[in-house]
Amino acid sequence: PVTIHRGDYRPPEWQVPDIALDFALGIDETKVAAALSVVRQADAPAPLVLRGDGLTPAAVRVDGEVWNDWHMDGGDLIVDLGERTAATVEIETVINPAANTQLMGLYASNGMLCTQCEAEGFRRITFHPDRPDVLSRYRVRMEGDKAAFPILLSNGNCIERGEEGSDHWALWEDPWPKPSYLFALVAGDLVVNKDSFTTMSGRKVDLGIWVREGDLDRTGHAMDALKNSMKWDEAVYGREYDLDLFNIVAVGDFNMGAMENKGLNIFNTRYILADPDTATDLDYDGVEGVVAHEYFHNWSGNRVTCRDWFQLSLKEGFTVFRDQSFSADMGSPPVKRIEDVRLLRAAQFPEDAGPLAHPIRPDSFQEISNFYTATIYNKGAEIIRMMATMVGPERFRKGTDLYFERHDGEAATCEDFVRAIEDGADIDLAQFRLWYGQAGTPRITARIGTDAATGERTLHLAQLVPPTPGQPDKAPMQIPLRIKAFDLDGGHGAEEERLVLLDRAEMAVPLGRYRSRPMLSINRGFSAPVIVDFAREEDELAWLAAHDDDPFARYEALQQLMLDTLVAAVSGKGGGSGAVIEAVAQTLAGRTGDPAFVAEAVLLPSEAFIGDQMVTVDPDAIRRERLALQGAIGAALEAEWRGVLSGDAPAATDLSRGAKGGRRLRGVALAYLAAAGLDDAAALAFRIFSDADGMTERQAALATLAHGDSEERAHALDIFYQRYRDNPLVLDKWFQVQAWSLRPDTVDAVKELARHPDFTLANPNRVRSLYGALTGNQAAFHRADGAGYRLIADLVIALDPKNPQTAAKMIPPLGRWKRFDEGRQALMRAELERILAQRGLSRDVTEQASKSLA
Ligand code: B3K
Ligand code: ZN
Repeated sequence: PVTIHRGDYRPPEWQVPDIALDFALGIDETKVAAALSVVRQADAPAPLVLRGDGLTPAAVRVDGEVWNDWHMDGGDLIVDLGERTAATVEIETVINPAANTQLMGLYASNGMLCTQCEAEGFRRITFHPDRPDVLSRYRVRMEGDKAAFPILLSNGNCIERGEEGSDHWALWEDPWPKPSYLFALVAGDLVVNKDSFTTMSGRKVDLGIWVREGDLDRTGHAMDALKNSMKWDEAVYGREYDLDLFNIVAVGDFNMGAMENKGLNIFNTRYILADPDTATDLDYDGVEGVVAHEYFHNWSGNRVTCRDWFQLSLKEGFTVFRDQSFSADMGSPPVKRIEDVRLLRAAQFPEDAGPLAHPIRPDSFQEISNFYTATIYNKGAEIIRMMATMVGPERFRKGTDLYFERHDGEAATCEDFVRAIEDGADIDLAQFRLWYGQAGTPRITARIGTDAATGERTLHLAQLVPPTPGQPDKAPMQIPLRIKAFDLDGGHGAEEERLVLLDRAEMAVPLGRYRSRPMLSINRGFSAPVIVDFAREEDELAWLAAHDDDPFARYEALQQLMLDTLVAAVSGKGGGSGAVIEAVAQTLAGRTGDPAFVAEAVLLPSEAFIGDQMVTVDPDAIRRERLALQGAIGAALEAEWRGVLSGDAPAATDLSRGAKGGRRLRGVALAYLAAAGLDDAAALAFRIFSDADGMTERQAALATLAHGDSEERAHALDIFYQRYRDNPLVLDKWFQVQAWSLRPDTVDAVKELARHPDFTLANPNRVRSLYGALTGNQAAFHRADGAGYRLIADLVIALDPKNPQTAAKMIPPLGRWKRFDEGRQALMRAELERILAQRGLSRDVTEQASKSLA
């Protein structure tokens, strides 16, 4: 495989200011006629390199003449244009959307045609430079059978349409120059939820959400989210929408969440369809967040795009930060922050600590699809957030205004963004830039020192950025830490929070004079994406969990207390669960304020996160001790949990913050009661399952039952299956709860479920709901005999020929072998080697598997 290096970037030798595409649509044969107007940028003659993947060129013409001065280089078409500085190049290609199982380029899903071009899918439709710094105005004509494709959509505005016998056609024009990865086309039998939005300058924009017949009444939440996003981006970033039309299409077969194509977003149905009977509150939040994310890309991604794919975090990190801020404003800011940090720790920290670690601006890659990672997206968002924290909201806005103004219509770099923030917000980010280039999660050690004579306290901080592949030595970074020291003796008075910029390997921060050791709250709000090692006694953590005025810090303190207890228990130094139980009880007592926050705070850390604290992960001991602590909390606070569950659940149609929080806490209460092994737990869960008037309660009860081994379990799974067997998104949940199960036989169950008639490798959501859930189930995936590893490797091998992108996503869990005992290490490595020994392996899987072995 060829490695591409960031340092090798050269500007394009040819630009393509205009492109006309003509599609003759068919499910198993679509003809594409492309006309590219090309303009030479290089001083000297240079061949026109048009990338292609699986295409054969037909009828190549230059300025209207049949042209023979071309040759193929691998899949690419090289056209020799001699001394020309400009030309019109016409090429025809024929593609088979029905055979496109990769779901990249133009493909068929449930009888409809749709596209996915980011990052390099456009070259599977027609020959093109297919790099993001080549921007064109698109004119797209498509023609097809009226009955098969009653709806014809592309980017921009529809300027003409007509009929010809059983066919009809439409002509779309997008006035905004865009890179090829933002091209989109949809043709199919769709119905629409129409609405409109009036922008801040008074323009009316027509909005449409297109879905299959029967799904229309599940699009209301997505439409609300879209309108709220449009309004929010005007209010918070001053960004207005720039076309008269904004369409969204939902597709059942999709490799990721959604795609921000200009004026025609294409979505995984999972992030559009929601109603109380089929979607949980978390699903609702997912719809809101992804609709917002794709909409926000219109500015952070489309109007200002990326120069090359090494700059991916320019649009993704910034856009994730924007969608996180939006969701926080729509709901509960502390709960949203907790969820985002939990995701970062679950997905990004392990990536940063393993063989696939890469900076948010990578230096090289083999297959760009492998770099749509938690690092690029979520760590990228944290880096934007740190800049916003350091300068405050008003100056940050000045910086982003300058960024949009300077680079509108351009393909920009991460460096352009940083410079715009420096200039607009008036801050020196010279050292901060290291965050773009250095991988690895910084580790900070904190210690409070005391001058016995004066009572003066000092916070001693030290940072270490760990080595990562290709980066053995790191320089100290600039790390903004929000801290606050509480004085319990009253001598010092209330302290103000302050922002410490840790920018050296070691630093001493004077705290002031305290009679007794102050309670220190550090990295409040998770102001920096770092690991803080700070030894604190149980009573300190308990005090902070109860009294810190930053809700995130309260959450952190309780989590730390739980982690300390669990890690001690796993390593056989258990001191008992009393302190945790008391702190949970305290937190629970305040549940009427913000039940969603309380629900988050009293959840035990995940098995994986407990493992991350250990030198060698012991999945079985972690499972055992975590269940034991959960059971102990369940039993000790039985009355409280029952209290949470007494009374009626909020109506499923009530999506207010209070109602959602109430349901979340009820789910947690049920899980604690079940973990306590109470006699009536299964019956209680079954009753909640049966009485539920919506999916949040129903799924929570089903998931709880799925861990156990009661009659009610089988019964509930059967009822659920019969009721929802025709709804793919809900059926995904049925597979998922079984793969999440804490039962010892889960690997065997997953193996069995893979043979279920409703299981298919053709649908990425279904693959993730079964196998993705398994890799997230630590003790199951890491079963000591290697059965979990074998199952995942078998999946990768079977899926790679069909859908390499989705197959490659399953490999990173196997790459974490260094963290496990020798037996598991050998088994994991053997599976990676078995994958690599396959012939004809994709570039995607080859890169991930070989890097994972290193
Ligand atoms: N930009 C797309 C991701 C495309 C991934 C291609 N492998 C979705 C998003 O981040 O909004
Ligand atoms: Zn994105």
